[in-house]
Amino acid sequence: MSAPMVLRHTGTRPETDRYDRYPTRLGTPAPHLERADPTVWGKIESPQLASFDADGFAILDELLTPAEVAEFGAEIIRLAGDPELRDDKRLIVEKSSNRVRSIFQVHKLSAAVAELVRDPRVLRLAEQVLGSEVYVHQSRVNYMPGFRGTGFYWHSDFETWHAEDGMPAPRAVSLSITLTDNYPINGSLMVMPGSHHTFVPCLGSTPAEHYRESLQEQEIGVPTTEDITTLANRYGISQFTGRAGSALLFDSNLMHGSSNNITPFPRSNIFVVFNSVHNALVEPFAAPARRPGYIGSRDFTPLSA
Ligand code: 6CS
Ligand code: FE
Repeated sequence: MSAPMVLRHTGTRPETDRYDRYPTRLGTPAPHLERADPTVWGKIESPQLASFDADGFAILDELLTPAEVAEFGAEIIRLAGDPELRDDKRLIVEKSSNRVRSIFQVHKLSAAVAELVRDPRVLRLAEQVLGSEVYVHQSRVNYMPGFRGTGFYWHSDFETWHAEDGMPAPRAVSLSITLTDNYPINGSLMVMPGSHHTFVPCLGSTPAEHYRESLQEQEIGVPTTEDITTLANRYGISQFTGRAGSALLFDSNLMHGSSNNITPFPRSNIFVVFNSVHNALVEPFAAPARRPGYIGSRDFTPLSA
């Protein structure tokens, strides 16, 4: 049986005494919630974003030129091999190998990425959707190596950011810029178009400091197989494929995930999360403590071009 759809079952959380419009990490199953917030908070002017409101994502072909793809490709190889980063907490390795899986806070580690996050091509898109100035909530490079690259199980990013980082509302967008060609065969991202309208409360409480493990393989804050079935039947599943330099802009509550990559073709991307300055983090809604700033930034200074 799949969970029925109801309008609201929000309320005050006993742990924090706070009213919570998106309750998650619960002890007992709860129905799916209809999103109470808008998706587009500003005015869409870019034709590329025409279906963002309905789908919860937009594909941006050729966001980067081939020369830029080469430049950023070299930059992320440099970062992955940087001996100074080997013992840095911002570097996450694969669970079953010692290969680099992600590096966080890349916009602080790389001058080129710092420039990229405030590039008007990028910034204006985030600002149109979020209807305000924005800042970087999280940035990372995902490497997804060939052969033994492991995917990300189905999840909503907002579920984690709300529970663990104290992000009040789904007023954030992620930009995933691909630096390699994305084929259906090399673990490309799958999304459920329109699923950003439904919030799926997840089961289980958040253990202290579980986040490092979660960045290798997420086990807390993932929907049940029933939830995923209900959403997939309702919204369907699309896959984001495209040439290096293309990008996907997506709503923070879009249901998404990726398979393992056993092909020889790696799939690396630069991932930047923009949050509205009017949606600054508060205390976590369902976790014992805040995550470190390199995962969920508390520097809310707006970006300017
Ligand atoms: O932890 C985060 O912020 C992001 N990473 C994972 C594996 N899931 C939630 C979110 O996308
Ligand atoms: Fe995600």
